[in-house]
Amino acid sequence: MAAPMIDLRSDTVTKPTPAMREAMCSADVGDDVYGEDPTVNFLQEKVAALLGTEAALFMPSGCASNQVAIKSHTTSGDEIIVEEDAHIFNYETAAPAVLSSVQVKTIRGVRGAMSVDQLPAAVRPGAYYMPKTRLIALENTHNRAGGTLYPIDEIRKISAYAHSNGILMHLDGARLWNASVASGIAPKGYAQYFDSVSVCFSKGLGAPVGSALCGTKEFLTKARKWRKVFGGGMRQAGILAAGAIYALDHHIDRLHEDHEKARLFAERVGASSVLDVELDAVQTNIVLVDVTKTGKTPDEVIEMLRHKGVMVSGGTFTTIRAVTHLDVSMEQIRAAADAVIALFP
Ligand code: TLP
Repeated sequence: MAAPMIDLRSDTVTKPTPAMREAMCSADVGDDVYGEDPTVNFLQEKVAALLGTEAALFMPSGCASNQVAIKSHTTSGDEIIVEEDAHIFNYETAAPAVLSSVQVKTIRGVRGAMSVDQLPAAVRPGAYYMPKTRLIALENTHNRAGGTLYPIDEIRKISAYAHSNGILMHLDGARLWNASVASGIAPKGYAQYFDSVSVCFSKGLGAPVGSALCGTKEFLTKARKWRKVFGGGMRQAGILAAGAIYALDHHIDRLHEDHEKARLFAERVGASSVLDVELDAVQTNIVLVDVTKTGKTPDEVIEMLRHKGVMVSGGTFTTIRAVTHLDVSMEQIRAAADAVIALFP
């Protein structure tokens, strides 16, 4: 029998463990549109406590969470600022334009991080004929930059600058748990600088579905309305929330293992004479591998690897992306790296 595929396309591919399924199976549920699902309510309180925010709202996905945040913070014709490789700008199907009628201005950062010095030239002066800069959204860890950490000092400075100019701050923290484990900074240490934070349970934490949007009660009252408008009002969602609770209790501390796997993969693959890995940029569970010197496109390399039993995804225009997670073992990571090296010595 052929060996099973080693799936490094994303940490979103993880499946709930038997113990997580057990917790989901026995969850107490109610109708969450009435606010009556006890498991959802418990999860929301738990996440708010972890992030140090007044409240939290369970969301069906990371995209829903980011987009409900944008909708709740802005009015049509506003402008939002994101780094040019941001998930919100690249992978959310132009949703800020579609759902919120806002314009997105991008700033080119370094490893996914814009700096406060770039803001004075980007923030609009406030003339009536210009869009109003209403929101700055940062991403931590930064997906398209390869799972990089956002320096906390820079976040603090950007937040101070934004708030002193009447601009709100949102954090796409789909992988904030990874950032926290890698940096040693608690999630609330990051969250304190933002007006809203989105976190995901369905990436490195291994839950099947779900995210949470965190902020003040006033903000989340608005967000609850927009969640319903966007079709995200869920009923007996406690079954899903139970998976998220299990993930928070059991799958945060182990994230360092995924980071070690990513480092091992990066070091082994980086030994190839035609593949380039920026080892300094491998800070959590994502590895970007530049394939330019192979003379092949990322898509061609992805296809070649698939034939060797290794699944990876596209990173940027010149890179492939491997993401480590709880469903791949260290042995599989070694085997995957060996397969890559065998193709591209
Ligand atoms: N990212 C996915 C793809 O969409 C690229 C992945 O495989 O990494 N913010 C960030 C930073 C993300 O990486 C993602 C998912 C999301 C938001 C959206 O989350 P979902 O898929 O739950 O809507």
